[in-house]
Amino acid sequence: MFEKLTAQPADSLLALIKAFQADPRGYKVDLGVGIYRDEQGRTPVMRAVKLAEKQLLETQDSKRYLGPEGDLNFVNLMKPIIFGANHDAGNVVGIQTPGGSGALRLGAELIASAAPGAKVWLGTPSWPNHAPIFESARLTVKDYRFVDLAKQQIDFDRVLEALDAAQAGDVILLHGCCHNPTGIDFDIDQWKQIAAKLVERKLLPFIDLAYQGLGDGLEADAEPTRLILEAVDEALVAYSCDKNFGLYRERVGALYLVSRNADQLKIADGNMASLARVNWSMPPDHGAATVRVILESAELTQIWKQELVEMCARVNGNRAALASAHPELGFIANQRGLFSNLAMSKETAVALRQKHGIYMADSGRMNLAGMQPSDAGAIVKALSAEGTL
Ligand code: PLP
Ligand code: TYF
Repeated sequence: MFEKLTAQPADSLLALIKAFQADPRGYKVDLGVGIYRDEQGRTPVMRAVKLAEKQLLETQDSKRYLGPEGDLNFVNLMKPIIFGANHDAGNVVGIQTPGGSGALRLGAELIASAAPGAKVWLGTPSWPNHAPIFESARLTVKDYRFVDLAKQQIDFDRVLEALDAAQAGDVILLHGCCHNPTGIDFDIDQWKQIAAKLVERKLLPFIDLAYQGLGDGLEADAEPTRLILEAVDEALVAYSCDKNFGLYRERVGALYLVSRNADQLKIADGNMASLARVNWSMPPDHGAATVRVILESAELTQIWKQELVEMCARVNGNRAALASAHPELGFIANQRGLFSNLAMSKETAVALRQKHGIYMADSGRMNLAGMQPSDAGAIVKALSAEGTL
């Protein structure tokens, strides 16, 4: 049977991790895969996480199964952080998932069950896994190019056009904050226009929130999500704790469903659990339990929030350093989250790696957390040498 399979390309973002490690040069800069790095270039286990893990090790007395919904205390403790301290708890249900990726997949499966013909509208460029996740759940993806990389600007007319072309019941995928790969988020006025269109056209928002706290802080980064949820009757939110708790390989996420109809929400909740069961049965516990222990403790929560503020400030400091290193890079300071995406060919991205040791994705996306302010000069020099500046 295996002879019927065709070779599949490796994930090019993940391949960059190995390529960087294998590079013997003394000076190299890793702007590849989207992980946070500190001043030493490390991705350390956060202090709050270490403390919570210690506590977990000492106090956890069983590893019995929890069920397909995972750790519901984790799921519930995240709700005020995402939806606000005063959110209507009766409107939201959630389930723990293996990372934000698991939440996207589960949401896609739920949509495919409820509305098999629904299309998913995806503004591009987007995270390269978005379209394949939806398509492998048998949904049709309609993409529209909404960011002009040469101008580093959103083409908002394109967004409105897409929302007008979508049919009632279609799904609109939205990055809640810190857009991956461009770092270009809608402004609040644009979010309001999107919210109004979603209501007018009876469209279903599916918000992907994978970087809360790494743009302008926890509260500010949740504002667009809350604005959308206030306007619409129904929504899905795929959440990842893997970046803002630094738990990447532990795979910590949750899928939340929001609805004003409590009876339907209950049934949808049961559907999520049964879809989880046929996908992964139950999510892995350790990372979610760690987040729960942090959020159950005022002291650990304080430590975590402080660390996140420092991480966010470092990323924005790197943005400022690179932006001020060349007049044509000024836009980088106005963008948010880990990424900015320069307009360049794959050949240029390869040349930056091979000739200059500057590693970024083939698309020209760079992870701003991967540099030090002192790297800005070398990055500008390499970009200039390759004709990008
Ligand atoms: N959504 C976006 C936009 C991402 O960048 C990522 C990154 O990994 C994810 C979802 C998935 O997150 P996780 O690693 O928790 O699966
Ligand atoms: O975009 C990124 O770099 C992160 C990490 O298959 C990532 O979201 C990249 C590729 C992938 C899973 C995670």
